[in-house]
Amino acid sequence: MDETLSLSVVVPTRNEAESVDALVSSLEPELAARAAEVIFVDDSDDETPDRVAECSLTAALTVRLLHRRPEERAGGLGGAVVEGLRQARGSWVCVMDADLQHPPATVARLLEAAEAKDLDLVVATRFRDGGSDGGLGALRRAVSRGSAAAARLLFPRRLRGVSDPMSGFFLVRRSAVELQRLRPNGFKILLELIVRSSFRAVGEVPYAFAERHAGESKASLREGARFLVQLVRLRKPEATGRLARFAVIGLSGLVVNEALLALLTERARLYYLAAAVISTQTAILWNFALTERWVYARRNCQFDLKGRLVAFCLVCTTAQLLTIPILYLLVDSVGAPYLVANLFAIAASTLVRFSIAERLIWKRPPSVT
Ligand SMILES: Nc1nc2c(ncn2[C@@H]2O[C@H](COP(=O)(O)OP(=O)(O)OP(=O)(O)O)[C@@H](O)[C@H]2O)c(=O)[nH]1
Ligand SMILES: [Mg+2]
Repeated sequence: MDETLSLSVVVPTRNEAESVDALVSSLEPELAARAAEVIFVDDSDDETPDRVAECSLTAALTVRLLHRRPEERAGGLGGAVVEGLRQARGSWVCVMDADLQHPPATVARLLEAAEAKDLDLVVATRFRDGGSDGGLGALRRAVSRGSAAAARLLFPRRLRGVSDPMSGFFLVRRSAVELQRLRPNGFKILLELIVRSSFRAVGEVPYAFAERHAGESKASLREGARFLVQLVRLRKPEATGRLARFAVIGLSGLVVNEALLALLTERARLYYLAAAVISTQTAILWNFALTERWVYARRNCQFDLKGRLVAFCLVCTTAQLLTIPILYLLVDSVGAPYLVANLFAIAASTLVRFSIAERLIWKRPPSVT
């Protein structure tokens, strides 16, 4: 391993052929005075690897390409970053996007801050004075702020002093990362790093998030779902399987609800609002029975069956009400399409119902010591 390098810049790429050249050219003057390398960890199906290979021949910097074949792309973006960290030869590793939303000039500032204050991690933040998230639309901004708030709620101690835990732009001391502890899953690799490492000192440097240089966004609803699973996995690893079963039961309840509503309205000729009340209540009972049998079958609970049933009905009804203001906020204030907003609202209400199920309804009796 070449320990003389001071910095490795790790750039995860997926179909960014039009940005590679521009990124390397902008990094060159910034890193000229440093012994630095740029590592592209690439999961592309376009000509990105060809562009990187061309750059490696002409650039003034050392440019390396780690191309992952389709069957090697575990963990998506996060998996790519971990692979980059594993292969990096610099004592510092800066992770940044390829699309120039992360200004190359900020890389040197991150490094200066890390060296001056002897930090293990420096996060480039959009949310401190001098920073901005101007490149984001209203919906993305709301999702970004909402997920940062959720993460802060779950990890208040670890995220103290980190205003932008969703940032994809940061610099880390390579020796402070415990690679074998990481379980990357999608976009939010910084949160994974912070929660699973023991960084001594963490700092932040503000920057202005720019517009995408070229190509298409890879952010998606799937990434949103991955983030929710990641939160549970980080906070309560043993609950991930239960959450998955809980969510599947919720979906099956939706089917029961719709089918019964159609049946009662069309066949039994019931007024549709009366039919809706009956089908909603039946779906809640269905969900309860399945949750009892499939999620908490072997659990010794503090409350008896009747208590659990009453609490579950109450929580479900309240959670259903909760989706309305979330829906309103996302559609009216943020301008999200109502069908997308509804999915977010349902996901949020499922998480709330699950955490109440875990902590209260199917709570274990207090242990006697
Ligand atoms: N290796 C790898 N890189 C990825 C993957 N998904 C996204 N990336 C890269 O990660 C970086 C961030 O992805 P973006 O699509 O820019 O995500 P974003 O910045 O949140 O979204 P936009 O604001 O729309 O650009 C980019 O350099 C992508 O090419 C992946 O599955 N594997
Ligand atoms: Mg981007």
